[in-house]
Amino acid sequence: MIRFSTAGESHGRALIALVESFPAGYAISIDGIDAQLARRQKGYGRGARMKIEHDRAQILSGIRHGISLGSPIVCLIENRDWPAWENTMNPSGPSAKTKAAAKTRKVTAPRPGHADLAGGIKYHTHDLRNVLERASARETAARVACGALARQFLENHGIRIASHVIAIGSARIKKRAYTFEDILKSDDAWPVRCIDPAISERMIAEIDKSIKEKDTLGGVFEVRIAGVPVGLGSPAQWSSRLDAMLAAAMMSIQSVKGVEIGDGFDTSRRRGSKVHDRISFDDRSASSTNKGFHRRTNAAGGIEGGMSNGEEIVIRVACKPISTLRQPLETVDIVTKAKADAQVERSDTCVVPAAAVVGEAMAAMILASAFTDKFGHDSRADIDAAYSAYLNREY
Ligand code: EPS
Repeated sequence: MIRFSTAGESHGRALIALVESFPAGYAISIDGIDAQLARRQKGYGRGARMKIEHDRAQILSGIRHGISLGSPIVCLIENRDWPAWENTMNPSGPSAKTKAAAKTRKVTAPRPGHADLAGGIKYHTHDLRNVLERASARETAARVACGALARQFLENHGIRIASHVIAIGSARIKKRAYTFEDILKSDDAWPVRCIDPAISERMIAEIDKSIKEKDTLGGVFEVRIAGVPVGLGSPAQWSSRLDAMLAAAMMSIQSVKGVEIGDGFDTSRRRGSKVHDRISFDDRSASSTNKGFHRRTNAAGGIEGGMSNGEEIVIRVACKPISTLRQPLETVDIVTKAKADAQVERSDTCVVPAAAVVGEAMAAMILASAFTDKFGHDSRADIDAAYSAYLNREY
């Protein structure tokens, strides 16, 4: 399987993405990685930091002359804000001169809803910055770099990924009225990445109100994956089920509190006869990925028994409002144990449009990993041969 991990603090020198077992022989466009990084930085409701950062991927290993080598790929993304934080975050400690200036930005008032308090106790630190720097969603830039590699791999095999925002606060679009192509076409033109212009206006108005009231807003985004062949993932073990892997990947995104596949929670309110997608067979329209077996509906969201079933994969993800409020909530100082106002850090008001791009990246990594589990991960030539044999098999 393709594995990936990230390193780096929000205000450290840089972020690092490490991708292992990425197959050899795939053309990789660095511009393509940068384009994904830029998509994540957009979205109405981001804070001042996004004006400072212009994320760019520097490949340190694993790619030569634009082709993947099969060796570990390391990608570095600089934090342009580093000079302003060097004294605070310097691995060797602040210089004597800056010590006097005491630019340590120590944090002792944990934000309700944040990693601050649980992390402070767990790691036994009295400066919550030691926890919040890594818990920060800045880390998602590195995930998007990993996802961009996976996405380029998948596109070679006809698998495409798109996302859109379906709710911010109380503004919500009507359920699933849009096709994959609709979403893909207009994608980044929307300020909140919502396909319905009238609802977009309401979302923007809610964000503006929230900014004014020094509050934050959550919402829901949807990720769709098209062109997936039948049979990725496996029911043989709990950990190899495709829906389980996708749900875990989405839940790992900062601020995410809920995930559903297909009609998810709604299916629990309907009878079986009103839920399950009838199967038909139409040889004339047989596409190689579904072998001619169709579903008229897609309540299952493209996954049955932990395996892709050839239909579009549909994942909806709920984000809580982020926990850094400019109007601080009541908390307790970890040193004095006295009542206090929570730490106010520079932050965003709404991250749902950006989180959708991160959701696409996580989906891309899981799909690429499941694809290589089935079709191999050494070289493009071997994968092409295995995939083509599978598609051309009669059943
Ligand atoms: C974040 C707080 C803000 C966000 C940051 C995530 O950063 P800062 O504290 O420097 O203003 O802008 O997100 C990013 C930097 C990013 O690239 O997404 C947090 O506390 O999670």
